[in-house]
Amino acid sequence: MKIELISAVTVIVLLATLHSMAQKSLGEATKGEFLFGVAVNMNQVKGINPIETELISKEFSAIVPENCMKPQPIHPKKNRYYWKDADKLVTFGEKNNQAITGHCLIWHSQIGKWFFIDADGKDVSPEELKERMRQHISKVVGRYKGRIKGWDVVNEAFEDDGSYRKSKFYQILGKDFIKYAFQFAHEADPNAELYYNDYNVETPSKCDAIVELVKDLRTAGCRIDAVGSQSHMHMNLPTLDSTEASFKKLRDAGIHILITEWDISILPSPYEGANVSANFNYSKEMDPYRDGVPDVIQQKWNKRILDMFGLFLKYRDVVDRVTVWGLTDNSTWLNNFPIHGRKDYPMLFDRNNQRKPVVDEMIKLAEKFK
Ligand code: 9MR
Repeated sequence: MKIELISAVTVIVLLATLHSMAQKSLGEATKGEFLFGVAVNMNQVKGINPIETELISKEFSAIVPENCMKPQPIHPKKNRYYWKDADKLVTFGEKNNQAITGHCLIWHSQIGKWFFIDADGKDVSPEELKERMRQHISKVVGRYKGRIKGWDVVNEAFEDDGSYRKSKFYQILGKDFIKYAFQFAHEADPNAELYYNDYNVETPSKCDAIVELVKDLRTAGCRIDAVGSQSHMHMNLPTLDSTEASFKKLRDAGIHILITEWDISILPSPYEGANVSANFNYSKEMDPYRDGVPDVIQQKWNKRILDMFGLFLKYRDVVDRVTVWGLTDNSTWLNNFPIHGRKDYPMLFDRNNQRKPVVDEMIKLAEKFK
């Protein structure tokens, strides 16, 4: 009896392995259209969960670190850098032959307070902040010169109404901090692509501001290869139309697009977009799918994924990469944001590391464009 059970399990595992070997990966299916990437955490890079590590290696043609290259983790103190994790991640991507994005050089969030203050705790002068930015960028970009395809140079510099976010960078240096960041990154690795990255790019006022920024940067002689549209989405917003309108606007201005942090939360949203400073209290009504997602809701989510993916494919002449912000429903940041402790289902792989059926539909759709 025991032996029969073991053989049955062996056959099932074997069949599942053969099935997954026969499946095309997302990276293969989108080859020639755009790169298909994933944000990875250090457990995945280190192989702590080997199944996840294997999926990342096989399914995707690009990776981006979810956290380890951000200013705080990589440059925790003025004269201290922490390279271990980022080094491992870059080696991992190279081993898998994946395009690696550096994320991110200048961001108001996840950055040490030391960056902006002097020994007396006062704001540093504009010259000093510029010098600190130069050092940070040239050290980080320089270390991986020739190994990183492109950098998210500045992240989230605008509010949704298109005004500049009043970050410390902006308060001390004004809007020129963006230009300096692009200049320093280009000096450190002249062959690396350079991107501006933000959320809610579908909001017309924000999109307009980003287009103006790119024009200004180009007029100032800066290299900028693409705008990253994070694309943290909900079930209803952004609409397909507003997303397409933002793509059109960018394309008309001669700007390439990266979908940099794609996920579609299936849960009710207390707000729209991904303002990282927002947080809300837990309630059961806001966490309705603890025991699983009803079929009708799942179908709605599937349709939304396919509609958006179809749009990315339609704009494949200017969309150079689509990256999902996490691998499985287990590890997504959305389980804890903007409400802590919910159970979300925003990713392409489920809590058992299985590809969701919609991925096959995505692959079929991508193949139609070949
Ligand atoms: O997914 C990241 C999460 O693990 C971090 O705790 C969080 C800290 O702010 O950052 C998340 O990633 C963000 C990305 O770097 C920039 N755009 C918004 C993403 C989600 O907050």
